[in-house]
Amino acid sequence: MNILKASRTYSGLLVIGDPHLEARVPGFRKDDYPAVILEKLRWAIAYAANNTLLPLVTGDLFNLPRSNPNWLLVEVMRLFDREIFFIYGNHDVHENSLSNDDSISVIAEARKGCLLGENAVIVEMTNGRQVVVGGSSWGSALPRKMALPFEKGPGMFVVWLTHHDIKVPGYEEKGYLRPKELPGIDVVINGHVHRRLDSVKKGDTVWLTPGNISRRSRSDAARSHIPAVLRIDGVNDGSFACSHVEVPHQPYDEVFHEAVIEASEEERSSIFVAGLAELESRRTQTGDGLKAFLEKNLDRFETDVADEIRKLAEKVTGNE
Ligand SMILES: [Mn+2]
Repeated sequence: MNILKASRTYSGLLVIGDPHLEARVPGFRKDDYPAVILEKLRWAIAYAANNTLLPLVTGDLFNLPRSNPNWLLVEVMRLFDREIFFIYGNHDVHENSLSNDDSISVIAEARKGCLLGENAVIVEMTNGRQVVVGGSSWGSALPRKMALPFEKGPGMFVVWLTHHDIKVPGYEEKGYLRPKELPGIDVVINGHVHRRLDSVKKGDTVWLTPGNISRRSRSDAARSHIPAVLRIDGVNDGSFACSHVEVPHQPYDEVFHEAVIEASEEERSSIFVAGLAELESRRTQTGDGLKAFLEKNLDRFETDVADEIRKLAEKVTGNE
């Protein structure tokens, strides 16, 4: 592991949760998502600069690992014109680990931002404290013991970024990694979970789930989720202050198409045609409208026919 030194002193850290940059409009969003999400990332990085905070990204910088147009990569390189550290998430990699064909490798190789994992960084704080930031990307093990190749000095505060299925209250269904004390690590900050959840303290390790800056799904979790970044300040003798800073965003109803109201069984034969008309009018770019439409209507076909239709839909929407 390379131990780097931050280029300047900072007064704290700014954690930017899973941006999921994408050139397409995802799911049932009806706004210009590609521009909106870039603007949120730009806002977050500018906020960090204005408040002398070191920006960190919790993974899933991109929504698709490889199919990103060059203009999107150029925009990211322009945004990453200052010191920024990140890990990669499951969406950033085509396989379970990073390869040269993944977009995030292009960013890291261009020295626009720095990938944590193989690197950790020592940050001198304006109050004289030292903060060490390391990270474990998607699929990489969390350190059980202090993984940095030096002794943790007195007053040194250690932050670890992760992108894992961590079982915290509110994420029991998919979480399997139970939070525990990680000796030497003061705070674990996990991306991957898109909603903000309460912190969990195990021994001397605090586990944080800040949630992401974008709202991608039309689920209830997205309806109540307030896009925000997490600010960590005032690190002192193992204690710290953390606060969520709202990222400017539009109201939920202006961002998402309204959900289709469920029809009764008698109305279902006519809804097929009505559904087609709606599908035609919305044309969600990632095919979520088509998927939702098919799921409502495929039960009228034999299983093998329905499976074939599903496969065909995945092929034409590029989600195979
Ligand atoms: Mn994510």
